Amino acid sequence: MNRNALITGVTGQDGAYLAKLLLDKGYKVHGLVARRSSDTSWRLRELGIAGDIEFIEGDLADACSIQRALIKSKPDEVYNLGAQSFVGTSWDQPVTTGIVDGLGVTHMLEAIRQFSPDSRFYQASTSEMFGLIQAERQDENTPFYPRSPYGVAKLYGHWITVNYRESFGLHASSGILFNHESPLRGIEFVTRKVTDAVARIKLGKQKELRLGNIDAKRDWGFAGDYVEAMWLMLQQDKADDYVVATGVTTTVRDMCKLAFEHVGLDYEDHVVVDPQFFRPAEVDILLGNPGKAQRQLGWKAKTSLVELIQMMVDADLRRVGKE
Ligand code: NAP
Ligand code: F7E
Repeated sequence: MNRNALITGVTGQDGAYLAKLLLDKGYKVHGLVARRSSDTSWRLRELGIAGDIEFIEGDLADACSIQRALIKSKPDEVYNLGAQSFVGTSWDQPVTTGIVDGLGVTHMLEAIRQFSPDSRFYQASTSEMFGLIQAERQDENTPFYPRSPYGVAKLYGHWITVNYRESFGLHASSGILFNHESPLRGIEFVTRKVTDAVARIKLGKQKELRLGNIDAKRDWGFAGDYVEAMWLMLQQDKADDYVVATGVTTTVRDMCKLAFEHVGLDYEDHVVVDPQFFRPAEVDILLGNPGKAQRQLGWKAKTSLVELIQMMVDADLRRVGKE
């Protein structure tokens, strides 16, 4: 049976890994791409799948384009990964973030309700919704307290997904994913900023690394593991919400230490704390409880933080070495 999938955000980190996973399973993959002035398909090229995806132009802010994409792709499964995903930028572009990350989800759900009600839907929700944490380990029942315009917009996206499931019976699931990283992570996020700098410092192209709050703690996993959880959610008879996390939390400081140690350097010789990278409101700590995903989906994170950071540093050493 040939299955059809539509992925928004297909050029992003998760979109690229998910597209690869679905192609390997024999799906026909349609990818929604927003018009940009330069090519954004480097991740798809790195995975060798750019030529295997059926691209459809569209923007989450533009409901008409979303309807057209749904009608054209006739998807069995829809993965809504498109977003303005950088928390820092969400204070500079709060309205765009609200439209794309919040209302964009309603554009998707409305298009499904009207044109493709049997499509199964995945919403890319986030641990940022927990923000100022209300429980030591956050799970599906932990109250939310977002701390950024990004977190607030994503919370709307989460609840509208739950609402369309309850109102119209759509098979709509929300994955509350904790931070996940990879060699395909955008350079602005802290793990990749660190691993790229480690490679540059090791190869003599950079001297110091300026960071913000290095005492913040995150539950970091590998994106390649996390896209499997997305797919598993849409294979269930009943749609539901799931926390996806490793259950381990680490400071930015200790993550840096791991990255520098991998190339025989001491982070304290290179890292400079620079207040320009502090955020107006910080999420100090996140620690997920992935028990439900483990029990109901049979999903468990396979990659440790040490393995992940080493994989990222090695990839950046190769990239910087070729420059
Ligand atoms: P990413 O690398 O930043 O990718 C975001 C994707 O969204 C890109 O393909 C981007 O296209 C696209 N996009 C941006 N604005 C759009 C618009 N107006 N219309 C259509 N597409 C648009 O993010 P990611 O790390 O893969 O994350 C995937 C999703 O999971 C996001 O929704 C993110 O908020 C959420 N999430 C991520 C994490 C994490 O730790 N990675 C954790 C929880 C939730 P361009 O390439 O053209 O800019
Ligand atoms: O920051 C601290 C920063 O930007 C992590 C997105 O995928 O995960 C991501 O959001 C922590 C924060 O990710 C720098 O203050 C210190 O405490 O890598 P990040 P994030 O904000 O957690 C969630 C789950 C998502 O949903 C988002 O889409 O690191 N930090 N110094 C720094 N962060 C950055 N970016 N740069 C620094 O120099």
